[in-house]
Amino acid sequence: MNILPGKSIEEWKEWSSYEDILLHKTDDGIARIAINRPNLRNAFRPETVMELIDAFNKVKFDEGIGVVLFTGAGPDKKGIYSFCSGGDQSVRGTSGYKNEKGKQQLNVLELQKLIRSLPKVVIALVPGFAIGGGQVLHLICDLSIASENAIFGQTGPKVGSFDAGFGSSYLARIVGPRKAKEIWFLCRKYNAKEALEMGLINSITKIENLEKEGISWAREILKNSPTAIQILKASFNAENDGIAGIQELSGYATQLFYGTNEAQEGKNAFLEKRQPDFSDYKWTP
Ligand code: 1HA
Repeated sequence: MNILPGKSIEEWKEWSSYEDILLHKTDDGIARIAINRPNLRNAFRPETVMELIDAFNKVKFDEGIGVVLFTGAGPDKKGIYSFCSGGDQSVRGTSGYKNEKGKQQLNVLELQKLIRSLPKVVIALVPGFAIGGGQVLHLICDLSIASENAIFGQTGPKVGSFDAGFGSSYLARIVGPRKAKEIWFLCRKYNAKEALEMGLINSITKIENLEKEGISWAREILKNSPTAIQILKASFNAENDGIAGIQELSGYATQLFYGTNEAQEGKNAFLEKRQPDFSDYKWTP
């Protein structure tokens, strides 16, 4: 399905059907998740975020998928493309964003955590606007490729909002505290070249090549060791995420340890109601 300019590759298969998003995958380990509200610059409402959480969870538990391309579908009625323009201001209430039943939620924070801890590589493909909470979603992704026309920026202090979590603290780690303060205090917009210069994105490409470029990066990553990349991803986040980050990193250590004879001996001894014998295992330096 063509959701970005340029000829789409043929291998995309619809994985699940949603109202606000699109979820596709290839046979060789790539998923594509796209917010599909182009006439609102892909602003998200609670339902959009719930669907994104569902889609990212599908990706999480599919052992065949290694890389996710996260993007925004387009074009809108004027031919404009967007990654995401943040929370849908038309459903913003006094304590969150209202779903169709009127319940208010800020569930995008849960989505941010899910993307960061996803044991797969998430690549943002930014075909246009990445603004407000949309810029934060893009920031959370592991890698980011933007088209030449992409625009980044914060609007929070203009529209009476702020993301003082990953949106500010993590941004400061990426672009440095001075630039992060400029982005939030002045609410300016930055083009793709400026975003590349400040380290906000990895690469710029023509919009017609954006999806092709994302697939090419994904296939390069998929040639490498999944475990090495999963543990590296956790390690990049560990310090920023505090004990939760260390927990995630150490989860991989436990997972690997379970595969050893030493760990199996402990479990077997318990089940066989005997003392474990760890004498074969050394205190290696
Ligand atoms: O800060 C948070 C959070 C913090 C903590 C916890 C949770 C959080 C969750 C969310 C957020 C936020 O995202 S706050 C920031 C919300 N976003 C914005 O303030 C961006 C609003 N949009 C814009 O500044 C501009 O639309 C744009 C720079 C992205 C594009 O400008 P452009 O090309 O001039 O288009 P524009 O005419 O403004 O928009 C096209 C259509 O899309 C308009 O509707 P129409 O007049 O055609 O009916 C416009 O109203 C709609 N639209 C765009 N963005 C949004 C939107 N409608 C609702 N919400 C939007 N975010």
